[in-house]
Amino acid sequence: MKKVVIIIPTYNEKENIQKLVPLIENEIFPELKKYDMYILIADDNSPDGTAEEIKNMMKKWKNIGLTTGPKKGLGAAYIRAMNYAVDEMGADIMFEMDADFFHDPQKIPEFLKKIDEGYDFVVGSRYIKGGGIPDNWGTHRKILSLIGNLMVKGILMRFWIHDWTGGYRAIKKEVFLKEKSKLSKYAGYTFQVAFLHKAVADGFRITEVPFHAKDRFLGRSKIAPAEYILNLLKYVTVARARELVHSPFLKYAITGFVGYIINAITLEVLFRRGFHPAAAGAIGAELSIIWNFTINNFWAFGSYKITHPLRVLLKFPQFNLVSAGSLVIITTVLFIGTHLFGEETRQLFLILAIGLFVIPYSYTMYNIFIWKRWHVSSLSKLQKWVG
Ligand SMILES: Nc1nc2c(ncn2[C@@H]2O[C@H](COP(=O)(O)OP(=O)(O)OP(=O)(O)O)[C@@H](O)[C@H]2O)c(=O)[nH]1
Ligand SMILES: [Mg+2]
Repeated sequence: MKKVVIIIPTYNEKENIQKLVPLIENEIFPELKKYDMYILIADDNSPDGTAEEIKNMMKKWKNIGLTTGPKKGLGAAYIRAMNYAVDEMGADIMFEMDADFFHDPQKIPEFLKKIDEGYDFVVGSRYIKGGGIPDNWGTHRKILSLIGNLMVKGILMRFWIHDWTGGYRAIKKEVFLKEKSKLSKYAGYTFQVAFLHKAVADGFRITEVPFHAKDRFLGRSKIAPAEYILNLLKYVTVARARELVHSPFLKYAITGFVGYIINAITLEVLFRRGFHPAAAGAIGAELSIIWNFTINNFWAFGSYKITHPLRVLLKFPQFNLVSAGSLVIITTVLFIGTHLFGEETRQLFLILAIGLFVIPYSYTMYNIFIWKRWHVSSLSKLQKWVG
């Protein structure tokens, strides 16, 4: 039987855990017969006596664990607790859950159903159908929460996960073991976004479960919003910049830029020899196609390189077909543009055609059809994102 450990970080949450732990033990766990259910409290030496309260409860319920340590932040508490859960308790699956009833414990079985379906990381989400933020939150808090999430989604360019900043999750131990060495520097709340982001980047199977968050009615909040937002912004911008530098996109863009110069020079030379701008642009585009295929194959998409001569023979016409799309775009834009605004605008319209239409179109096509870097699963994610 798989062992599940519900990790609850606490700092001065005595009043809350007095209610939360019995509720989970009496009302939730008895329903979950397929799993071996445990609770682990990660307390940071709370002065209010949270740990003593837990020690009392441990006499009544044998499936409760406690790890204590100095207060270094939420992320540090989670890392310590997850290590403890895996090493000392033999956890297969771990939950993250706040002590203050922000996370409705009735949802635990729904998370486990998703784990049963084969997901590695289940994210509790306030921003999907069936979920919600606390009804009594003022406009200020609502906006802060929305902006925080939008910022993460927008900068990381990952829109199919709707709640990045929450802390209600079910995670297989394999995900934690793979990511933990990269997480030790996130001692505070940023840990949550960093953990999810690294799991996404490593291709773990991720899904969401909706939940309606409830505002705390006991105890005090520990989060410092301004510091949190700033740390978050720092994390997402640095992470995204790293991703861009390491992704094929930059190399693709450089290759394409040189291709553009080849295209532009050909356009200019042939135009001055009496060619129609559309025809001159088309010939230039054809030359840059050959350049693009060769350089992208060995450089930008080097890890998906097509080397077998037969496959090159098969792929090159395919690449031409894809590029015919670019050719049609460039020709059409140049034709319409120069027709409306005069032949002297030809270079401007070449740039517009490439920047606005050719780049998104061709990068997508290369990734899906030519070098097959994006698979069906990421396609369905893309669809979710578009939808
Ligand atoms: N062990 C430990 N737990 C912490 C620490 N900081 C926060 N927590 C716990 O993490 C959970 C979330 O913290 P909250 O203060 O509720 O943060 P929040 O939910 O963003 O803020 P509120 O909406 O005001 O409740 C609670 O269970 C806290 O007790 C910490 O430094 N160490
Ligand atoms: Mg809270």
